[in-house]
Amino acid sequence: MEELLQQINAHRKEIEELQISNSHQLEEFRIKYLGSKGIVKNLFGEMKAVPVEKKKEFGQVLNDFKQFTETKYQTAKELTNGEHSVVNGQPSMADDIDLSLPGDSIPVGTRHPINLVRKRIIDIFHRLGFSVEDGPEIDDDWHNFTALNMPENHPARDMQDTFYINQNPDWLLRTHTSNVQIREMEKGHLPIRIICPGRVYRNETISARAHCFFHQVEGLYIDEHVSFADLKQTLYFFVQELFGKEVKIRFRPSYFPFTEPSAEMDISCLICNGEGCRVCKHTGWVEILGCGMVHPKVLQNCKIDPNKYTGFAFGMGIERIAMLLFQINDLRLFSENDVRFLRQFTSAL
Ligand code: 2NL
Repeated sequence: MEELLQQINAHRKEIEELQISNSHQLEEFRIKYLGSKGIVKNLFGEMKAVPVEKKKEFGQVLNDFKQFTETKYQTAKELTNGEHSVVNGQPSMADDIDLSLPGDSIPVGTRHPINLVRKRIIDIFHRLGFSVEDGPEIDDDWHNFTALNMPENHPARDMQDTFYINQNPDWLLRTHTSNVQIREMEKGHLPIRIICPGRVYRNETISARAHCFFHQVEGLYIDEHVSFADLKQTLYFFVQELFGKEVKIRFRPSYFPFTEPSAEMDISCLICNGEGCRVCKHTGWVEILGCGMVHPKVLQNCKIDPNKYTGFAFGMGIERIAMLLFQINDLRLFSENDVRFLRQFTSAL
C-alpha cells in the first residue's frame, strides 16, 4: 500500500513537470497513462492486493490520480488542438494551423511625456534653423564648470550638489547640457545655432519637486551682431508655438556666471490665464526658463573673439514644461514607469 502511494506520487510529479507541445506527445501521454494497458488501468488492477480496511482510502487516492491525469490530457489536447495529423508518416502540428486567422495583436506603447515634450521643443527650434547636438553625460570639470566661468568656490561645484566619479576627481556627471555647447564652440565653426537636449544630474534629495536626474534643453546662438532683442523674439516665438498665440512673456533680471546680462523668463499662467491660481502661486506668472547673453569670458575660453561675436543662450527643464502642459504635480511620476501614468500620453506628436 505504502509503496503504491509512493508510486502514484512519483507519477503525479512526472505528469506535473511534463510539457506536451504537439499531438504526437499528446498521444504518447494518452497511451502511457490512460490506455488499456496504461498506468492508471494497472494501478486499478492493484486494488485486489490492498487490504479491505484500506480499500476505501486507496480507491479515493486512485480516483483523484485518474482525474488529475485526465485533466492534464484534456488541457493539453485543447492547447495542441487535439488533431492527430500526419506528415511524412509522423504525427505533426503543421496543418493544425489556420493561416487565415487574424494574428495576435501586438500592444502599441505610448511616447514618454518627456520625449513628447522634447520632440515638440526640438521641432519648434528646428523651424528657426537650430540643429540638435548631443555630448557626454560624464564629462570633465573644464567642460561642465571652468569653461562656463564658474569660479573654484561656486556652490554648484560642491560634493553635496554634484556627483563626482571616484576613479578621477576631475570627472563628474554633467549638471547641465552646457558641456555640449562648450564642445561645439571649441570646434570653432561659426556661426552656431544649436539646441542640446539631454539628461543631467544633481545630488538632490528626491521629492515631488526634485530628483537626482532630470532632462534639460539648452540653446545657443552665436554670430556677429546677435542681440538681446534676438533672444527675446526667439523665445517669444518658441513659447507661442508651444503654449498658444495668446501667451504673454516677461523677463526678470537674474544671475548666471556664464551669461551677462542674465534673465529668467516667465509666461502668463496657462491654468488661470493670469487671474491667479495655485500653479502660479497667485502671481499670474510661471517661470519657464533661464537665459542671457553669453559671457565674453566664456567665448574667450572657447577661443572665440568676443569683440567680433556675440550670442545668447538659454536653458529649461523638460520635466517642468511637461508638468505645466499636462498638469502633472509630482516629478517622481516621470521615472516610476507606472503604466497607469504612461498610458495617458497617447498623442501622435
Ligand atoms: C536654467 C538656466 C541657462 C545657459 C543656461 C549657457 C550655455 C553656454 C553659455 C552660456 Cl555654453 N549659457 N546656458 C544660459 C542661461 C541659462 O539655464 O534655468 N536651466 C534649467
